[in-house]
Amino acid sequence: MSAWRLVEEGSAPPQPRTERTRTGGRRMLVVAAVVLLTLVGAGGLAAARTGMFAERPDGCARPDRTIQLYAVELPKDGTQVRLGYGLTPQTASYPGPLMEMTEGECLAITLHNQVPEATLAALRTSPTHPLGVSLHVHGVKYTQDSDGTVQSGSYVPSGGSRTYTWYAQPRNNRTGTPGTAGYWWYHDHVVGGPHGTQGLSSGLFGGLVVRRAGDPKPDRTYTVAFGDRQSINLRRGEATDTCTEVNPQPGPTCLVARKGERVEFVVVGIGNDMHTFHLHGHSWADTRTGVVSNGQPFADQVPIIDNKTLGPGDSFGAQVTAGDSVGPGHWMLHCHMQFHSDAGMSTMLHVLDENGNMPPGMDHEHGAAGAAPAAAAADAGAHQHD
Ligand SMILES: [Cu+2]
Repeated sequence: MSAWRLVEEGSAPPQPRTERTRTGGRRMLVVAAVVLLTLVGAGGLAAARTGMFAERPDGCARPDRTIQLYAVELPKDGTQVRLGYGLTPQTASYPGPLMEMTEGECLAITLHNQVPEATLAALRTSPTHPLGVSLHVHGVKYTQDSDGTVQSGSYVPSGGSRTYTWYAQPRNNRTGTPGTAGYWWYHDHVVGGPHGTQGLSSGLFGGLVVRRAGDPKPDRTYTVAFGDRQSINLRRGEATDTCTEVNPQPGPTCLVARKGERVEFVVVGIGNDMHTFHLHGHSWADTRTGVVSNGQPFADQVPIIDNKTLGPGDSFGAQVTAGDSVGPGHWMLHCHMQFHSDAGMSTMLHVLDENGNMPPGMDHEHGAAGAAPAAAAADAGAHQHD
């Protein structure tokens, strides 16, 4: 048993009655454990380990919703191992699927680790480090059982499953609890070492939005992770933008919208470097929702920005109306640390017209479809939009 015990200076010694109750509670636990073992055998304890009876944060009586999430190995990027989370094994990607919650909601996510053990073994930095994948989240509430760390034992060996419980605690003006609404992210915390550094750099991360009733609903949301080696979503240069001119498919490497659509970005900093997130032709309110609330006067206290600093682990949201006043076009989105953008940390928000077409004459300038990859990225950097 742990020797941890915080004794406040000058506090009264424990009351005998409390001790008796505590001992009674322990005895009950022992009895319950014996009964459990007798009735269902060791399988019951295995179920407990996988989170079937996972503890839940205060205020989260039972899950309102359940999600199945898969961690899989994806095709290598050169020699670099790639892993991804997906709502199905076939749709796994990096970043992983966007998670959306509403304040007050309790979400149970069952993570199935389908990453081969040999892959995890090759990524680990110490032969004694356990092999597994986990789910660790920022911003919302969870207990130790859902922390997704080695030290709490809340990770998933290859072939296994485990349920993590997230609670989007609502604000409470009486107690001063600020609530959890905002832009967050989730990631592995176990692959490679105790901080999941190799899991993160392999692709195990994704965005989380927690909304309040009345928050503006976007037409599209893109997760944009700025990371090491001048990467956007772990890609550089032309690899950041695989949009095709005909029927572009929105995704991690194709940021596309129609004019007038409300586009939301979940911006996340991963890795070791500082970055700045800059979007051409568009600006947003530096508030919790990324907009100035409807009906709220445009106050000077609300900063309107088009560039924001991002440190490792930081996340924020930006909402813009695509092409508002500026029209369709290939609007650059890049890190404004110059040597980062010069090295390929730059992509495009392709804004089509209301009918979903790019007006003639706008296509050749930026090599949007990645036809002239490295050159396009370097060339695009020279274009002046402002
Ligand atoms: Cu940067």
